[in-house]
Amino acid sequence: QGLMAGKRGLIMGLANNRSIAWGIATALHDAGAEIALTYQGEALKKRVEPLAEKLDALVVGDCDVTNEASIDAAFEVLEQKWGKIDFVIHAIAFSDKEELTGRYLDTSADNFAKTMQISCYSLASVARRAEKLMTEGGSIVTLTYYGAEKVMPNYNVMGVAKAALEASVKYLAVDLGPKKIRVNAISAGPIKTLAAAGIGDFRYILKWNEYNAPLRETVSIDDVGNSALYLTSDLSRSVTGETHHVDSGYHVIG
Ligand code: 0WD
Repeated sequence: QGLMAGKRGLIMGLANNRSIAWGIATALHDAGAEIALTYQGEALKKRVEPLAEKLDALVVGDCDVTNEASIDAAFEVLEQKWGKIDFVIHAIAFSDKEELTGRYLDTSADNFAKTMQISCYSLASVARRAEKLMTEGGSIVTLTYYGAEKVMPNYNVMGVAKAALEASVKYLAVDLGPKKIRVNAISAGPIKTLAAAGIGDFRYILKWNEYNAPLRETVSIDDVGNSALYLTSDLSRSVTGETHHVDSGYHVIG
């Protein structure tokens, strides 16, 4: 019996087997959790279904966080199938690739709003639905990056959205604390995923971290998964409103 035996929850943001969401899903599953997954868009369905099968996970369906009705639909499925949930992993972010290079100064109003909606507002949107199903308390975990704290080359509008996301984690922790629902963020070191491929000069950032982080290595999706296991399990029952760095220590020197 693992740390997560008897716990059930939703993982959002799985695109493929390199996604941080996949590292988290496997770690939680291996610890005994029952996993539900959403994917974004029909194109990802064929990627996500075989992965779900490996974990015996419930495929909730297509959920685009820019569409409130689709978030409602996903939580309705969870309510029908499970009634109650214990955790939600929010591993979702988006910005127009063209604005993840060059100057932040040139960010367009449209992409600023879209980046904030998908990468930041969606956490509150999802938490509001999760609250209703977390009848015995719960844990909500989102993913952020050091570019929220310090300027990282090309991270631009996404850094601003992650700063807002980290502030949101604190406000949500206060709102949901009385219901014993905890809200935390993992600030992951750079990992080569689909989303990361959109960031200008990402390989340089990876190398820079590897050479300079105290542990002299980059992090893996399994490293992030193991930290998510701590944050979703009862081991962290007194931890909320926190941004936990899983970055080989880079944030102490960066
Ligand atoms: O270095 C990295 N990879 C880091 C990622 C370092 C620190 C933090 N993060 C964060 C990301 O910003 C994101 O919040 O981790 C989270 C997960 O990202 P990932 O695992 O790096 O990337 P990926 O495998 O691409 O998953 C992100 C997914 C999307 O994938 P694509 O590549 O198709 O955009 O977020 C989902 C989508 O599946 N997503 C959405 N889901 C629902 N509604 C939406 C949307 N509108 N937009 C994107």
